Amino acid sequence: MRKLVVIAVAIFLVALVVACSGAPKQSSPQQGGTTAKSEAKIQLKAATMTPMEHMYSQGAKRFADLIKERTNGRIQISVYPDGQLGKGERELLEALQQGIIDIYVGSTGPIGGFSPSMLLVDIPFLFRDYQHVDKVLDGPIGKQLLDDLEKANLKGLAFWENGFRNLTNSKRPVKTPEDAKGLKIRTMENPVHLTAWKTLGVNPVPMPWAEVYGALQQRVVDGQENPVPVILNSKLYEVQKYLTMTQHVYSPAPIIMSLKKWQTLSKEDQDLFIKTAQEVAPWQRNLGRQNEQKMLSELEAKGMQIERNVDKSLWQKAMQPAFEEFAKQFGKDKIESIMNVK
Ligand code: EAX
Repeated sequence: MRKLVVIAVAIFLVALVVACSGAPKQSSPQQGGTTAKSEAKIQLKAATMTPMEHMYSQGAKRFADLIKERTNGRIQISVYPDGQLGKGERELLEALQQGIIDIYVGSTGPIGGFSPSMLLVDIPFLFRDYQHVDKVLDGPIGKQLLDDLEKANLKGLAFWENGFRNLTNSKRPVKTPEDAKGLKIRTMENPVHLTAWKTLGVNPVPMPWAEVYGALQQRVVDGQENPVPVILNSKLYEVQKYLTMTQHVYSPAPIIMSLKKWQTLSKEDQDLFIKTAQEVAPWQRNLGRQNEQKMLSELEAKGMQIERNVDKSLWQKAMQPAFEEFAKQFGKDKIESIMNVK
């Protein structure tokens, strides 16, 4: 009997020694155990107004893939194309300000209503060509335009591209501004565009993007203006017969984040977002630039009649009076600071 007691005491003492030796416990989160601090997953929503195959959504997808890869899946961005989260870009930007959506890729069209300095880039014939565009938007002027967005609770990450805008209509072939007189043309909700088209003698009808296809189909408006990739990917060839390569405005497409959401990211993640957005920019811009001729052939095959030989100086002259108004509004020096970038 005595022997049994001795053995029981010995076992108890050994167990006591082991328990106090700090041998690893099975920790559980609520006890804040010894496991490394778990890195919480971040889920973000990115929204565009164009189909998945369009360069806004393609750029957003590439950005999302790179961020997921570079954070080992910790940050996941879902892309919602085609206006799934809002009927137009103005509505998406409002949702971005409120933190309802996290990332926007779209034109600068309505941005002037949130950050007035952005109206500058929508001035007709401001940009000479793509090289000029890249020099301005990837330089100090572009950076200032993105920084200005913070006053509107928006965080501009980089300038991506919509492209040079062209006129389409369902009524008649258009080569000169004279041919366009009297047409009802849908424009973006942007005062610079409205002024420019009014000056030309066109009846501009501002409208959110989601309503445009239906308005063209029911002949509520005769035409609209957008870059070739939008015309093709949004199937405007189904409701527009004539395309005139006016290239009257270069339309940037910044990738923008909700400032609220941006401020929840670590400095390291913020730097990664900026670096990745800037890295995607040339790739995304080239989706339109390198495929425009191919897309034009596709539009012709779909039945569009394309006027390629447009005398742009006639269109620029016809919009000149608007230019004077913009110079008063923005300051001639501001406009010249962009036009003079070599
Ligand atoms: O999806 O509203 C417009 O015309 C803009 O170019 C928009 O980005 C097209």
